[in-house]
Amino acid sequence: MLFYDCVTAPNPRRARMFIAEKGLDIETREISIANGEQLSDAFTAVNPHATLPVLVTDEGTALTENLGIAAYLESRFPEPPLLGRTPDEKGQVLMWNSIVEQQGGKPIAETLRNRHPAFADRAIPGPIHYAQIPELAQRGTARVVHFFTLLEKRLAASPYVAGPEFTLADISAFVFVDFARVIKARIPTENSATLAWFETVSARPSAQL
Ligand SMILES: N[C@@H](CCC(=O)N[C@@H](CS)C(=O)NCC(=O)O)C(=O)O
Repeated sequence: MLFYDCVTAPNPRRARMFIAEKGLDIETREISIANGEQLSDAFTAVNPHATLPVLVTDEGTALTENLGIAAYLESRFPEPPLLGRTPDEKGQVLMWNSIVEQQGGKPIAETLRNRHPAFADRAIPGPIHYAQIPELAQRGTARVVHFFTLLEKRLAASPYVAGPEFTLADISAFVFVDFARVIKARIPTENSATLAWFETVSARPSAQL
């Protein structure tokens, strides 16, 4: 296998944490988004979507989405399970992962990419250059506030995002919450369940990567 990573970006970090939680040591190539290497001919030959992360499997398939990478690795290396054990758990993990992506990851990215000058003409990742829409940054900021409320409600009722065990949904939520610092959004000080969960996840070796 070959893993294409970018140390500064949140989505590759999610895959990196997943790999570490599985205890795997996969050959890794660093692609610098800051230097535009994701748009190079060499990289788009691997991933025409020009995004990170990518896992090239032993079968030679380039998996270009976190969910695809997680499903592949879970199937090949079932222990420890990060996508749930029972049918009900599996459903909950993917449900919560999707909620976290849509309600957390998306608005954080929308805010950053439609506001920061570094993303002028790069408002959406990929090979096509899209202009920024400042109103989307405004809306994104409001949606991130809602995300923190949603997460607090869930974590007040459940030790981890998808239930009693640490799963992919925690990896996604942890990485996005941590990355929210780039838009100056922090866990509100009164959100005690989220703060406690964040501290617990931060202590995992995979969170140091
Ligand atoms: N849906 C993809 C998201 C991949 C993605 O958006 N990656 C960002 C980095 S966080 C990227 O490649 N950005 C390239 C760019 O900004 O041009 C996944 O699940 O991994």
